[in-house]
Amino acid sequence: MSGANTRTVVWFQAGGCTGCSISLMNADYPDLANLLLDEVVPGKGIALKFHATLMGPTGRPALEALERIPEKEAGEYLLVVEGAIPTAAGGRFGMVGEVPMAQRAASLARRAQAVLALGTCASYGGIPAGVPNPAGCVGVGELLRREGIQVPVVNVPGCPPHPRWFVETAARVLLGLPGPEELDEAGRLKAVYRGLIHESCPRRPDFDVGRFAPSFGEEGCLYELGCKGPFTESQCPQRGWNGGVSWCIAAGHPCIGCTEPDFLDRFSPLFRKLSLEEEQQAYRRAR
Ligand code: FSX
Ligand code: SF4
Repeated sequence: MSGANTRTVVWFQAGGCTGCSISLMNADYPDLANLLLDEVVPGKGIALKFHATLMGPTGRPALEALERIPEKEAGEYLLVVEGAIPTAAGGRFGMVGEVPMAQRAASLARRAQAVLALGTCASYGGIPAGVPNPAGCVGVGELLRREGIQVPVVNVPGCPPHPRWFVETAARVLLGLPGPEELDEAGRLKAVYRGLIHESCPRRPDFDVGRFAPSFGEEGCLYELGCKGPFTESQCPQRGWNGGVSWCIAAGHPCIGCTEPDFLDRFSPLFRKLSLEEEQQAYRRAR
């Protein structure tokens, strides 16, 4: 796509494992080529102008091109942030081109039309923000709050996020910024995330009659093995992963709660049963 119907996307990678990008590369419908070259919604597409992992250019010329975008396209581009933002010690724990990630993320966000915080790290801090968090990692929304930047942020959590969660959120933003009533209290699009895993889980009939798997590989509900599905909003059961082939619980692994604020600490240790009361205490402690 070219011309007036494309929205510039700047994809900034901070403190993460790049799994968010890898997940997007696994997108099936639309696949990555369709996403980048075709319309995402009728008449509108995206022009990915910076993505350190996917693009060819490197080094100073690439960074200079990045730095020009806020000048040339102020208020008109979408900023996708992947990974948590290190803020301790002046942001020195995470640098891109000798500039702290925090500084780069803030200056890119300040002139963006909107920010998509892709992945749990960018949304809420995620694994890099786990206790004791020596690098002072935060999600991009928290960074913008600290910097007094009022650009809208939409969270697209998951560690990693499902490729369609990104595509659907990006499509919604291309159609116009979602109103506050479209977001849940964790800043996610309700249309994409609403519903506890536990409500749609194929092992739910086992839970309801108290048939719990005694060990991995056994049939039955995985709650006693630490499943966090009762506390986790995500549409994994409806969508499946890897082209709908499978997903964590279908493969016999308890849900680890990766789409939720304060993941991983809130759900740690992962393979221990968490009662509702304990979960609520952990949630309050993390606030
Ligand atoms: Fe975080 Fe992205 Fe988890 Fe990784 O970079 S959401 S660690 S899967 O991929 O930021
Ligand atoms: Fe709920 Fe997890 Fe059991 Fe599924 S496996 S019914 S999500 S506790």
